[in-house]
Amino acid sequence: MEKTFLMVKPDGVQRNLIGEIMSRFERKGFKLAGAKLMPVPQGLAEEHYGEHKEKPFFGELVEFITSGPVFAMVWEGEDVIAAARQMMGATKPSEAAPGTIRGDFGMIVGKNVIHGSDSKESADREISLFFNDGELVDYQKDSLSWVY
Ligand code: FUP
Repeated sequence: MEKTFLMVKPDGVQRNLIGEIMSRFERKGFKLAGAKLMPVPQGLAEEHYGEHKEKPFFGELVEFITSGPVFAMVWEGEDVIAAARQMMGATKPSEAAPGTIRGDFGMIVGKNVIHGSDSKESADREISLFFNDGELVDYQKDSLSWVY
């Protein structure tokens, strides 16, 4: 099953949006494989945003993501990478559709609440940057006879 890396950014943690965001992925039917609240060390931030190294906003990006804890998650499901990008909405909150996470909660582009992998390659790379194998849990969702 496909996996993606999602991260509630420091602004989302400060604004108490972790539960709201997790709830959207749970309700959609995706399966949580790992999650943790963590600070992002400078080196990890620079590696994670490596593709933006030459961009004028790189310094601010790294400064922001290291400014407070993030909530890192791995979610699993069919086409979860693309579906999560849809659910996140456009990078610029002003362009993100209502009903998407950034459309509903994002205020400015530099602080846009959530990160999500944009391809299979980035998902693999980002999952292994943020999680050890032992932190990802493989389990079955059974149909429970006692839930009615
Ligand atoms: P996304 O994949 O939607 O998070 O967007 P990008 O990978 O293009 O950008 C990564 C982060 O860089 C964004 F979340 C916000 C930041 N950014 C800026 O601060 N300014 C810009 O002009 C573009 C992106």
